[in-house]
Amino acid sequence: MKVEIPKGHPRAESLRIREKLIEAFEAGVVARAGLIAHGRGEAFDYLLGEKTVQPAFEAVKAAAALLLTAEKPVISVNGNTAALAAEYVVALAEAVNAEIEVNLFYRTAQREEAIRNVLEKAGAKRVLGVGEEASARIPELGSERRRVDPRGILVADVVLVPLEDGDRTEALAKMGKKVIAVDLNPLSRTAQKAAITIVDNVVRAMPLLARTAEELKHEKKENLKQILQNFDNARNLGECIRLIKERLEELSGKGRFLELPKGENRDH
Ligand code: PTJ
Repeated sequence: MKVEIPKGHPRAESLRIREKLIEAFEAGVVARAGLIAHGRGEAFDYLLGEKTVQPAFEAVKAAAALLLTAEKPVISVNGNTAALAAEYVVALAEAVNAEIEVNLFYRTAQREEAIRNVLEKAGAKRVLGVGEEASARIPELGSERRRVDPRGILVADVVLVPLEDGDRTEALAKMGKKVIAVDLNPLSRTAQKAAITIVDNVVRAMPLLARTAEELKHEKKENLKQILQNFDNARNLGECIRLIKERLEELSGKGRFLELPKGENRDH
């Protein structure tokens, strides 16, 4: 059932994103748990003010520098990322010369193929990790995410994992890979374990990352390395948490949330 979202609706953008995910769920791209994960992300996005915050801009710059200086960068794609940012995955892969690999927590052959189709429709020339191609295993990982492509994640030195589960971030880091995560929750295990965490919505972070990589593409290697040296993930995460705290303090101080006009609903 397609829902009409009124043009002037105060939360139209958020509702459009939800509809996109529901449609992708019905098309077999997004996992059922992907809808729950999105709700969790929405809550943190709300706390961050639903915009890219300054620390996220810095993390994006560092992520672009790391991808551009990598030997074998890979972008790992799950259902939610394919539904929300397929075209930017492709643009980023082109800008940094990365492989694109499907890697799912809830792995089924149908979902792998559906996600590959979405990526190919968005312009991807090669999509790894589908079916028998995911013949290698990440040690120490119980979930289906352990299955990886020997041409992709297995041999990658840098892996971008938008919307990840903490276990795999840890396992990839233990294998000596540098993990870049996009996660709205700065407290998640993924956020804490990644080398670079972009605390932002994939809907905003992926286009920004693709654009930033395009801009930095011709930058000298030593300048890119300098960007990386100046970046501190723990400090960046701390700043994100502080921004949430300050925002809550500001809002509670003004008492704005206690004074919604009659009949106005905060969520819809
Ligand atoms: O497609 P699959 O089978 O690989 O399954 C994907 C999900 C997302 C279901 C799976 O990876 C999962 O269960 O993830 P988690 O452990 O629920 O973690 C999802 C994290 O992503 C949470 O910390 C959310 O806050 C965050 N998140 C959700 N939506 C977004 C987001 N971060 C950035 N942008 C979003 N749109």
